[in-house]
Amino acid sequence: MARILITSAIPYINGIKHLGNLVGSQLPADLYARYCRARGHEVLFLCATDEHGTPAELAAAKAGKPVAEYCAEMWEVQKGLSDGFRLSFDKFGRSSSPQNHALTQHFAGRLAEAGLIEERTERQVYSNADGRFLPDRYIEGTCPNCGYERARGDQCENCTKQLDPTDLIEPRSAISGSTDLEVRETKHLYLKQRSLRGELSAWIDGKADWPVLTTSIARKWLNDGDGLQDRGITRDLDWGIPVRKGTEPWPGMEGKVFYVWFDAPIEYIACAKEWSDANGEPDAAWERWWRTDKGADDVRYVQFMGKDNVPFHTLSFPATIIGSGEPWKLVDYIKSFNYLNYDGGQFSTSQGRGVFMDQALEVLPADYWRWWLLSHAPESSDSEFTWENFQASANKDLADVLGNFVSRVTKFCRSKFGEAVPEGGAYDAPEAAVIAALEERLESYQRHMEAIEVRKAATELRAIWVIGNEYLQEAAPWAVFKTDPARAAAIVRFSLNLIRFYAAISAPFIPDAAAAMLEAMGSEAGWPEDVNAALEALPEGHGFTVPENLFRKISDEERADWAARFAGTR
Ligand code: B3M
Ligand code: ZN
Repeated sequence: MARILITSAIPYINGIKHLGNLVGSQLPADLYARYCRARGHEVLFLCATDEHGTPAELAAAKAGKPVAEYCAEMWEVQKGLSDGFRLSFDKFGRSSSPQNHALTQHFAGRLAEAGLIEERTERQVYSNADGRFLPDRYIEGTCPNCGYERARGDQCENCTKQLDPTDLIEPRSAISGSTDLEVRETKHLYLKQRSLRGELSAWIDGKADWPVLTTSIARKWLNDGDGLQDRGITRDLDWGIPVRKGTEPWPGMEGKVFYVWFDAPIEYIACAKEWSDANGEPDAAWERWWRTDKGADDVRYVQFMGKDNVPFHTLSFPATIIGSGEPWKLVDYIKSFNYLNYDGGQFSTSQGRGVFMDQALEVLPADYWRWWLLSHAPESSDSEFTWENFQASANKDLADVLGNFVSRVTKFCRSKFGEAVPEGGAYDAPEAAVIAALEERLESYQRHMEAIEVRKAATELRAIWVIGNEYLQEAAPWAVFKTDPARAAAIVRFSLNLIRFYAAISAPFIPDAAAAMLEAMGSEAGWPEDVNAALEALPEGHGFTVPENLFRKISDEERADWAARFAGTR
């Protein structure tokens, strides 16, 4: 039994996330957390809302609300949706929490003491039309690296390069669109990441087992000439964590706040404290996950994120941790994802194109989405959501294969033997063959889950469901019953046990259906460490019920309706 700390990239507070966001971090993180718990590991699974910076300010302004109020409301909304998708966070925190304020200021103080923070007079874009500085997303323009025309002041979405607003070519205000901009001087703090280059590089060199997607992005920005630049970690904004040196004021920095990308990853730590504080536990409870001098040295820490977030997690956040000189836990494994596209284009929050988390749950229960998204996770390349594919996958994998198996077995048993596991007969060669096949497949399923190879794990799980279907088809208890009812009883008993077995191993992907299957079997199910034993767990005479139809089919008409509804007019 191990201790596993899992974090998902924390979603910006500004609005409801689309399915591309979901599959890029929170959902696979949940899959892994559920799997690790099922295997008996001690898991702490954390996520939060990312509430600072220009995205929050801009969205609140658009909604006509004070930022704090807007954030509190949107946290509720996002929390509700993550519950709806059954994301099993131990804590869904907020980067605006007092815990994160204190911890962020603490890190800044430590970095300053270590000589890693420099005060610089910086040239910043000031908008005459808007009467304010334009940090980060308040400004848009052409990326100097790749030529993408809608790059933001903090990062180019297209090539992932981290930018400063003054880097942009033909910049314009994101508030007013004005190009009446000038560069003015203002004082800011810079984190001297450059001087940590050697340490960061050596650290990444030790991560040969990381996905190529992760290390290639890290290496790219580490080695690319100007790759690892010192980063400005403060901003001229109202909303955010006030700049302080630990608990002391920071002379010259009055009225400024930390840059959102400085405090957001620190929320991974602060969230653990939010969790233990909420449970009325002492600091030792969270520190044993985060401080290597307080027990976290045997924790395995795994992060999940989309590829655009990788530079911040492989360079900036480790620079904060290493630079602090304190024994904080560094990440052990970063699982990153490519993008999910939507029906021939991109998901677009601004154009309302694609399916958003709230809409998805209005249309179908979470398991349908979880299954499709995870079994099509954009791991080795970008992947694409199409309604045809979604319909086919739900109807085949969920309804025809798994759902149908459960329904045939339980209904047949009820009609011939009643609602209890039938007695008589014995498992024979066909059952032994299924057990052997399951043992092999289960081992490979486990290997993929441990390696966080999400698609491969889904493929294996589907193959395991198919084994049951094919077995039932061949064993044909409905035919056998006429001549040898005892043998038919053994087949049905085995099949009912298979339902319980499926529930246990499918729960990380489709937790609601798994729970319904277990409830119908009147059983709890631990992980089937021993397949043989697991398939004898439901004894003769054990009562069960026929579950409601687990999965319904999606009709062509619904498919067409939804395709039209989500084409882009949210
Ligand atoms: N909020 C970006 C995003 O939602 C950002 C992640 C922060 S992780 C510390 O993709
Ligand atoms: Zn670019």
